[in-house]
Amino acid sequence: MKSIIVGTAGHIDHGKTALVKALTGIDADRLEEEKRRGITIDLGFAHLELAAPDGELLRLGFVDVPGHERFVRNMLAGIGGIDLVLLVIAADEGIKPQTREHFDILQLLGVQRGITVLTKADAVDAETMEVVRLEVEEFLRGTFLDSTKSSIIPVSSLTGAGLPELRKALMATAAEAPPKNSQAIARLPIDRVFTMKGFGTVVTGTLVAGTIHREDELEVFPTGRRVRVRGVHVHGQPADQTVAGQRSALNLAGASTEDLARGMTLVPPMTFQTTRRVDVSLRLLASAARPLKDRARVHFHAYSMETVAEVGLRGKKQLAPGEDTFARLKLPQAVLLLPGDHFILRQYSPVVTIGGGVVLDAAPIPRMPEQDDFDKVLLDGEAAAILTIRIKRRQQAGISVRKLVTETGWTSAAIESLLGQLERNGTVVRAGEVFAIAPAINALKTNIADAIQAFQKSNPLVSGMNKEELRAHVAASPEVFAAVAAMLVRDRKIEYAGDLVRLPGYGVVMKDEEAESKKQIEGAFAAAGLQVPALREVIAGLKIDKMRAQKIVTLLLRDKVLIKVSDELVFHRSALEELRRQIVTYKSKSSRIDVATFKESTGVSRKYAIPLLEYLDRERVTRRVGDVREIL
Ligand SMILES: Nc1nc2c(ncn2[C@@H]2O[C@H](COP(=O)(O)OP(=O)(O)O)[C@@H](O)[C@H]2O)c(=O)[nH]1
Ligand SMILES: [Mg+2]
Repeated sequence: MKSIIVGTAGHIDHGKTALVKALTGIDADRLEEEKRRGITIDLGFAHLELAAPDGELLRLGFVDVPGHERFVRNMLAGIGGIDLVLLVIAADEGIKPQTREHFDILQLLGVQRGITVLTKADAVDAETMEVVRLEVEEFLRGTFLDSTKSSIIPVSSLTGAGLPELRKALMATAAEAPPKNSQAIARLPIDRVFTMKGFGTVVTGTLVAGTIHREDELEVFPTGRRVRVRGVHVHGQPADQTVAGQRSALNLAGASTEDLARGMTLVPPMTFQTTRRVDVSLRLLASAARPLKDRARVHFHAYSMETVAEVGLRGKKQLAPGEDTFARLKLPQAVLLLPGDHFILRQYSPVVTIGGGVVLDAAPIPRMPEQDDFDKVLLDGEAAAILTIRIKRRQQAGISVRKLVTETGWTSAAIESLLGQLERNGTVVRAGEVFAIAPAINALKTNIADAIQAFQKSNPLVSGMNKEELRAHVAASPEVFAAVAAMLVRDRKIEYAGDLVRLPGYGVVMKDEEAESKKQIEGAFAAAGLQVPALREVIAGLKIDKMRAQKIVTLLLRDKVLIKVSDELVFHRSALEELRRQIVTYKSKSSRIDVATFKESTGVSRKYAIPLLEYLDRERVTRRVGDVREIL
């Protein structure tokens, strides 16, 4: 059975409550004070079951709102969950201030359907009724209640005239209204809390999404308290479950009336997060008396919740009446809001409705670049596009399905099916439990490979880069890093060696033995000075095989620790530096030196003297002139 919520709207004393009673037989003015004073103060509720023309049964839940300007906040607590509205205008009074204010609110909330009811038809003559109808048609022109697409019906709740027409129109409109999604994640904004003899704590509200069963465990937002559903009542009847679009009463275990209040929300446990920052698209009413200034404080209403908010206008000092903007709202207390939630803003003082809009993101990232482009997609984009940019903004950190559920309010099934598409078309990549945008993963792959390459180049004798160091270097979450590294291992771009990561087959694989050999080689040459041993001899004395020893020598030569003077002769850098100093000192005695003197002063044999002098020539320390060297 389809369930639709019908709200009333309109100025005080225009006959809203009387109309609901005429339609349902239920007096929605339930409070003693309301009955005594004859005015609606708080929300009232009624229900009706009707058969649609095609025989389908429709269950209508009515939310009757107060029309008094002092009780607009109560009106707001009930109007957020409605599917269609009865805009009530008394034929003997016509359009009055709360007709306008309520209608502004309906438009800001994005209500799509309704019927305009000209009440008290019995109190005016036909001519007056015609004048009022013209006035109302003019007022509604171009709106969702434009008379070309929605009915304007004169009714007398007193005589019953017009009620059959109204019922018919109500049926047709309700049949057209799309049902709320009972497969979505359950959300019940609480609008009443009371105790009932024999039951204990009871809350009521319009179930705006999902299904709640008896015995379900729920979490109270924003307090986080856990409660159990002991009983469910729908339209006054006990039930096993309630589905989206129904006025629902829940008998709760685990909370007393002090723990609960209007404005709190019941949701499945561990699903959502509260927020104090929301990114929104907002509109200032054309009828607003003055521009909305950046940083202005306003009253904020969404579903049954109300708080104050500071408006941070995007890139503007002020917003003119009739204009739209993106904005970030700062809230003094943590609340539960989800993308797509509509809200109303009222001026701080005096309290009048000035605007409203829709929540785009309740998990905003401070100072995110391209925030405008992001918000545009959130405002108008398709689900896949929205998911893509929500993943994209997490860059290389990625985001899990669970977090995406929290951010969007969509079910994990819906998100996973979209992710499947995005994975298949190459937009996103799964990295373990998280999803990241393909270019972010590719960039990360490149960054990891580059980082290892650079590391191994500057640390040729270390066998790899520490995994954690590498992860910190590329700024990836542990999960994404592990997944991407695994991809690179699969592609043979990197390999693991314990806690180290390295390029496969690149550079020297330094084991302890090799590090030891490297020290030995370097040490042997450093100690030898100019009386260097033959390289062959040094290598022969090592524990490691010739091939690996040759590699170590190559690395020492590349790093200029050892210097090749001739094909057979290798010296330690320090020995050659010492030789240069000697030659420079000798220059104070003579500007020339011959081979014999060189041999004598350095103590090397002729076999070494010639290659060393030729090396010094090459280094432009000396220059050969005939049989002698000129010291430069
Ligand atoms: N003559 C006449 N009086 C009506 C009609 N509907 C409501 N009233 C009276 O108008 C007053 C206000 O009605 P009520 O339903 O409380 O208005 P609300 O403030 O919009 O809920 C009450 O005294 C009603 O009896 C109607 O169709 N004809
Ligand atoms: Mg009333």
